[in-house]
Amino acid sequence: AGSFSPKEFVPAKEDYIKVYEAVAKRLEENEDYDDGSYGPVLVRLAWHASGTYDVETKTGGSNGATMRFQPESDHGANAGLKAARDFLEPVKAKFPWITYSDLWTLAGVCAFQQMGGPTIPWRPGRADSDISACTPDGRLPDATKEQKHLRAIFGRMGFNDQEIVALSGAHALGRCHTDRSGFDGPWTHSPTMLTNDFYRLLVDEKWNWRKWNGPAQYEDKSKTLMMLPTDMALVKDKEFKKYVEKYAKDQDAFFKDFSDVICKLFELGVPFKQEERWSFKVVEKPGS
Ligand code: CCH
Repeated sequence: AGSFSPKEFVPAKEDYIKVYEAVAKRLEENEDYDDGSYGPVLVRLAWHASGTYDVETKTGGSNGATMRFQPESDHGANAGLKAARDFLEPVKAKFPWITYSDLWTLAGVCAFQQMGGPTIPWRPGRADSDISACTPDGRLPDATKEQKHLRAIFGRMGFNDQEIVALSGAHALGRCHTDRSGFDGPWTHSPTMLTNDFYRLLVDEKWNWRKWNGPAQYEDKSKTLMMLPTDMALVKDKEFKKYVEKYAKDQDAFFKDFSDVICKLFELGVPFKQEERWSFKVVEKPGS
């Protein structure tokens, strides 16, 4: 007698739509977190899961979801991301067939879209790895550095100058936390809405070093907003600045390039079987 393998559930697009909707619902139900949304920290989880990719060795990237394990969960850059992983646990419990690596990236897409961003095409196909696939520390960018470091880190993932600048627009969202990175404050006045304000503020505001005991960071005149040294490198460097100015003037151009580059980021190193990408509809808040 042969052995029987249990019939495996093969999810279809409508199943992934249910996952997207469950994440959107949890975002709506938990608006007492931070600046009013788990969206930014979900984005950061998807980005840190993906941004470990190395084109040369084809290691890292969103495939694997190795941040579930130590040592990767304890890498300094990942401080605070437990909040995002824990936020998604009830969704994983409800849809146990989805891999963590698909869930984290789909939740990133959902967060961007629910915070007013462009549609980001997404497809399933990531598999979870075991602890042996954890990436070494040091693959994610160090905020105390400048353009040379940005080109080295993002070049290792396979991104060019334009893509580096487009990716950085995600800093329109969320904030720095002293108990996570040591830095402090939000980049924009609307940290739960994706806009091109990160670029507009970089170009229009006067930025000075903040005088404080924390790590070196910039502040605006009102002392309510911040920039990291890596953010300021985008206007100090002539090649980067071209794109900052373009996106500051043209939110549509930013949204188009942002959608493309986030799609690419979330797919780095994933051995997809499915060619087709899906677009998910924004879940409107009841009454809006
Ligand atoms: Fe970032 N980011 N990021 N970042 N980031 C931080 C927070 C967010 C760098 C450093 C930091 C991207 C690129 C870079 C988000 C998305 C992206 C923090 C504060 C630091 C430090 C963490 C804390 O204290 O909680 C550096 C350096 C780079 C180099 O380019 C890219 C690319 C993306 C996404 C595409 C988001 C969102 C946050 C806010 C998280 C939150 O919890 O509010």
